[in-house]
Amino acid sequence: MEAMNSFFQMFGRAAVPPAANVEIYTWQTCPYCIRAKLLLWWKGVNYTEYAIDGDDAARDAMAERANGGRSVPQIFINNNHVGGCDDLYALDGRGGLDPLLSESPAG
Ligand SMILES: N[C@@H](CCC(=O)N[C@@H](CS)C(=O)NCC(=O)O)C(=O)O
Repeated sequence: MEAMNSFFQMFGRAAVPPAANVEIYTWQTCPYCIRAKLLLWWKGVNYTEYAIDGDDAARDAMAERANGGRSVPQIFINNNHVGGCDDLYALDGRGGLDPLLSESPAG
């Protein structure tokens, strides 16, 4: 188990499962969405996915939540807008993702 944790740590996966509520709006065949979900999966996140392919009303609702962002994916952690795939990886790259994922949702 200790060796496994060291391995996980080396590749950026926390030993403790993330507590945060993570939501992601996607199109099923969008490469950025797949890449973002891959990172969330690796982090052990049990995310909620809204597949909004072809649903313009859902896309409008997403954009309203996402400060106008209309591309997919759009990612939210504990109801806070993180951004798209590149934003998620950049956040992780500067060490900011794991702390957010470790926070329980408010309330
Ligand atoms: N930089 C963005 C790129 C996302 C992106 O280009 N998504 C495409 C689908 S794979 C998209 O939404 N295209 C339609 C549009 O931008 O209106 C990210 O990292 O999330």
